[in-house]
Amino acid sequence: MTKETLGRPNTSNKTVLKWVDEIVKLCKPDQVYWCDGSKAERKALLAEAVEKGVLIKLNPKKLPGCYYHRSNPNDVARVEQATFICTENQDEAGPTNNWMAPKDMYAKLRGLAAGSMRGRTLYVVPYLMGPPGSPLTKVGIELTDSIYVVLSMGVMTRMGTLAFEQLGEGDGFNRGLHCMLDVHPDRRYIAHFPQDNTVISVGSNYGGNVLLGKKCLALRIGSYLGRQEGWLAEHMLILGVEAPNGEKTYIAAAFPSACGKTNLAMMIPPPAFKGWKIWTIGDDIAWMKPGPDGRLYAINPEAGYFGVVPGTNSKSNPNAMQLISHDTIYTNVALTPDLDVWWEGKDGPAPKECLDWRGNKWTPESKEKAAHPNSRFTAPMANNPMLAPEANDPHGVPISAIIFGGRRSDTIPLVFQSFNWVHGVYLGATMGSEMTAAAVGGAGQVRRDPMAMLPFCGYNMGDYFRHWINMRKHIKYPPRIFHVNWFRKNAQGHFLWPGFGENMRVIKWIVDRCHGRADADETPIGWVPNPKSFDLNGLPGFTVEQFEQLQAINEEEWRREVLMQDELFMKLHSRLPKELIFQRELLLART
Ligand code: OXD
Ligand code: MN
Repeated sequence: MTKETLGRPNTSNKTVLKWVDEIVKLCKPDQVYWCDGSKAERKALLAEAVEKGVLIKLNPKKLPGCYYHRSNPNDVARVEQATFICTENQDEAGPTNNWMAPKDMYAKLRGLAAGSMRGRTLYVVPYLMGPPGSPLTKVGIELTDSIYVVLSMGVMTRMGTLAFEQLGEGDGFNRGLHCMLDVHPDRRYIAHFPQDNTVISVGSNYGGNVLLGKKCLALRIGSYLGRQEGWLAEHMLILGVEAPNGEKTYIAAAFPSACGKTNLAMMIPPPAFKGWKIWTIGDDIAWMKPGPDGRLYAINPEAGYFGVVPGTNSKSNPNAMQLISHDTIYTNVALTPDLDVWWEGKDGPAPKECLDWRGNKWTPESKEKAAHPNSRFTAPMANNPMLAPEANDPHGVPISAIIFGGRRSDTIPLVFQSFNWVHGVYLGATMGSEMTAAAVGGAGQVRRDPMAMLPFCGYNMGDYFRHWINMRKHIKYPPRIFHVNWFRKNAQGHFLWPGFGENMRVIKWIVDRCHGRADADETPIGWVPNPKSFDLNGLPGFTVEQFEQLQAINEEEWRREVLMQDELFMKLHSRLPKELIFQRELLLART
């Protein structure tokens, strides 16, 4: 940051200037810095973050352009219990969200924010969610006192003056305020005011709580706007499948946090699939809108990946290993004496000694993990070797298939296809998954996570299901809907499916179904592949019996499943679309 740019707005938008002025008066920062998003600015901010001890520059020979960050140990994941949807009445937020009246939440947060930036800099971070010029793209402005947030927003979004250019003199932007305060869990709130297109996050510096373009705008506020404006904001990756003859098919897939969305979006097909390619459009969020040709078009509103590090290696995600070998911010992994990084599940042996994510000495004998299970990389999508050129296309890509999936040790087969759109919505609405480290608490328990949106839906989940059902009327050629589960285990607790690159076999069946090329058998739960239509070639040692075990539908387990689904349906009963109740009845009738 240079003296000349300090305090100098790079917009003349009166609404923006007035709002920034109000926040400056409230938070009382020593100085205000307006980000322009230039390379020179990034260089200067990185140097400043290193000087202040916020980042450590990693070994430039091993990890050029990479930096290391440690968060406060009390602040390592999203806090769903501190995340609020502040609509005028509680019913609009629904029973799956925490709620507080906007007036009360504003008063509480203004109290906490007042004077909180004394001695600090307030950064004005203008950004775009979506490619410039796309009808789906939204403008956000985040005011933050965290240089780590500024640097991360510079990776995760199209950040800088271009956002002010897209906004012009209008007032259609998301107002985001982030105050770190003393990073104490008692003073941690992530509050959304959908009716005001506003987010206020205080008391945290963890990405999912504070990079306000991501979960807050792109999903919670986005889903609210999507219902009003006739589109869908979803917790989905987007990938392009290229067949050897050049045919491209686009798929969107919803999985709960830390269930392998990034790995699937960057997958390399196995050797038996010569000539097939997977291209990444997005790894976490999809905005989808019907196009003039009657198909559903999707964009990835983000410009970078905020991925889970542990378990990333040259088998699970070789493209990610290349992606994060340069220009990456690592948060809460382990730091080796030669300024390299390490994590559980990385290729090669563990270092003899290093500092763990808390900064304590760690050796392979230590009981604690060296990297936090939710440690993250922040890397620009431009560095993904398989980034689809369409990722920057303002029109988006036409989606042929939507996949829902969870982490389930039992009951759920590797893959099945819904009978139609409403049945597909039912599959998404009843999704269950074993919880992971991406959110605080409960890891391992199965919880219902409809469309992987439980923590991200900005309004009543029953209305959200209704919106999904209604969307069918606006999509002449709807995507086919599938359900997958890579995580089914046998009685001995071993995974039944090899996963990773071999998931290409499932993707190929899905692509072939979309193009009317693959056979399927009808079962009570949906259409399933048979060993003739599912490609098992070049998977040595994997037998047809194993495939059948993987696809087995166990009546007992399904009865239990339907009962478990009821819990969520009962919670949402006042706004649950009747179509979903009928789907449940039909399922019972078929089993
Ligand atoms: C994420 C999450 O960081 O879902 O993407 O928690
Ligand atoms: Mn996510």
